[in-house]
Amino acid sequence: MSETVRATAEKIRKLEVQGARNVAIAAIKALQTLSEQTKAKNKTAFICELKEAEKMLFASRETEPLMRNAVRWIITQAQNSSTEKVDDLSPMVSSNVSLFLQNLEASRERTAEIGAKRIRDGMLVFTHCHSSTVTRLLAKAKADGKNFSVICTETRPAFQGRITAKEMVDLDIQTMFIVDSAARSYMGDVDLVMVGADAITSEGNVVNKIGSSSIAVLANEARKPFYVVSELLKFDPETLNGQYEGIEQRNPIEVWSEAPEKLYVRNPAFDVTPSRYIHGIICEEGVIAPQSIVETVNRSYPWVLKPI
Ligand code: RUB
Repeated sequence: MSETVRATAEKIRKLEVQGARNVAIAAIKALQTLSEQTKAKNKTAFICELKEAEKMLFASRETEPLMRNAVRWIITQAQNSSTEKVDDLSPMVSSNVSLFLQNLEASRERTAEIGAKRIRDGMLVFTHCHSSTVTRLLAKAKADGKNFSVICTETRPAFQGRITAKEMVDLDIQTMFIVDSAARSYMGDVDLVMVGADAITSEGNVVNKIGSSSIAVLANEARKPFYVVSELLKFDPETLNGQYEGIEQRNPIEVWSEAPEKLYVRNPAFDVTPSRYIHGIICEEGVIAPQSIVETVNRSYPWVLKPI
């Protein structure tokens, strides 16, 4: 097994690489390194190496369809190629990884451009956890000259909200930092909520950092729009076949490292926000209704819906 793949999977598992996008990028870059270093003698052996890497990467975090879609696309291109030579397949994997990364970057830029238009001068934008897609959008709004402020949660138990807060301060965006349980106390002052996504299901439900669904309910109660900012490739095609999106359960030690022995501590990483709480999904194709996710994915990435 490639050492790079093993090390990448470990970094993802430990949250040293966090956020769906960064996870997917790290995973496919590991495939790129694997293909550049492969000693496989024939196509069968090469595909076998890629498949083993896929298994290890998929096991690193359960709720990451962007990683799964990206890895599957790259491996399928190699499998379906007419060439049998590893000398041709290996650069092909490498260039497909680069192509995928370019497209992902273009999607995020387009998403940021579209979403930044929703932010007006004087607004207070609420966010949760750390989504590189949301922070890119906020950076774009700032670069467009919008004068707005941000409120962000610390995001227990791993405190990813601190990453968001630091990025906002570095961008010179006025930012307020609160504990997760203070969300309701401030929702009345907020103009809109923007969170990222780890997975989007065929019903338009969104899986994101634990606490997102409570924030959506609070936004609904306060009649504030709740937006999800996400690349379309976070859609999970398996949900169309009836599969539930798995919710990763993390080590309880992250919640309380010195908890009494008999205490039952649970640590789900994500929760599901039902589509009825989502005002819109801001993606590379525009601001779409969550219910139109399958049709939009089919238009832009028909291969995602094809059985593997
Ligand atoms: C991160 C999280 C983010 C999404 C989207 O959770 O829930 O909102 O992954 O991020 P964790 P991005 O820190 O457990 O990975 O927009 O960067 O893909």
